[in-house]
Amino acid sequence: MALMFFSEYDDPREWKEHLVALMPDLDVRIWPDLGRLEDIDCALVWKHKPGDLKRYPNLKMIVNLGAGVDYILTDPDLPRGVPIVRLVDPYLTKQMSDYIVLTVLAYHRRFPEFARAQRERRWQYIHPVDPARTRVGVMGLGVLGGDAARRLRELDFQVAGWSRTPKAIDGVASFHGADGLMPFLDRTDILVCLLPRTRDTDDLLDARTLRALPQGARVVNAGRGHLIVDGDLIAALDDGQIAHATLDVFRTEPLPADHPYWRHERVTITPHCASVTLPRTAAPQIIDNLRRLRDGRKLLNRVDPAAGY
Ligand code: NDP
Ligand code: OXD
Repeated sequence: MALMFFSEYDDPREWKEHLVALMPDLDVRIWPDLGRLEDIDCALVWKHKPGDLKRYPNLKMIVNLGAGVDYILTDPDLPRGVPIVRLVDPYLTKQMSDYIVLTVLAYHRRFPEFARAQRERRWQYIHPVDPARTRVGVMGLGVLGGDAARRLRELDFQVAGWSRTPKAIDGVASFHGADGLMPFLDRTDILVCLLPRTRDTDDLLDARTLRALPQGARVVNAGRGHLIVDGDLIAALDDGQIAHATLDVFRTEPLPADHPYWRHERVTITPHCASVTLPRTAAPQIIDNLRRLRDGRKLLNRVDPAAGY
């Protein structure tokens, strides 16, 4: 089997090494040195060049080198009928939950307020509170949101989640669908956003939904930047409705130098690094899917292009 690799963000040699270690006869070709395009059975891509994937007449599977498939699905020239699978990398999941736990604990232990007090040389004592009194709400209870919710529950926070369909996670209250959104926001002191970008989630956090949170709520978004209406979040931060936002993802990346988020004292920015896919931990499932493809078995982690995730 021949696999073509394209990513401007990842080291192709490292990927090749891990893939070939598991399937020695796999013919890994690194874009643009692809030889005969007719040979390519599978494409492993992150932020590929739009239109490129229709150049391979015998392509049988597209592997999105990451969890979010919003970028790949925007390509109007995706070859019809070729299944798209995404990566569900155990290390990426753990790393994301670490980022969420770190941020939620920082909010819970009031680190943003202490940083501000330090800049002003103020001794500002804030008595720590019981985590069981802090209500965390996780938007998106899929692979990443589900794991983050479990990890937060282990820390004794009151955890709820919101998803499209109901979920049963021990100790985590489940809200779902349009009807569940407002009650979910109403009970959420710290909002964790781990939704995919789809036509239904674009602009979900706007003036109306941000106002549905209790006054002084904190937000962390590691899903996609398009989930938030930036102007509405800035207005909510300015009037105290939202006390702080930690943002890892943005509508435009890199975040433009003149964006108001950079200078906002209640915003913490990380440069889309909450979590990354590692070749070592992600290669086994790519090989598993290649074997499934070869044997005509059901593929794992298949994307539903109609749903957008
Ligand atoms: P999953 O597909 O496993 O989970 C998505 C979750 O979102 C599901 O629970 C789904 O509900 C829910 N959802 C989707 N649409 C809606 C909707 N309209 N209303 C309510 N809930 C909805 O994705 P992952 O957990 O693997 O990843 C989530 C996102 O995280 C990725 O799409 C990507 O954008 C982002 N990401 C960010 C990274 C970073 O470094 N910042 C790294 C990796 C991913 P249901 O379960 O009912 O279908
Ligand atoms: C992903 C990401 O979706 O890194 O994997 O954002």
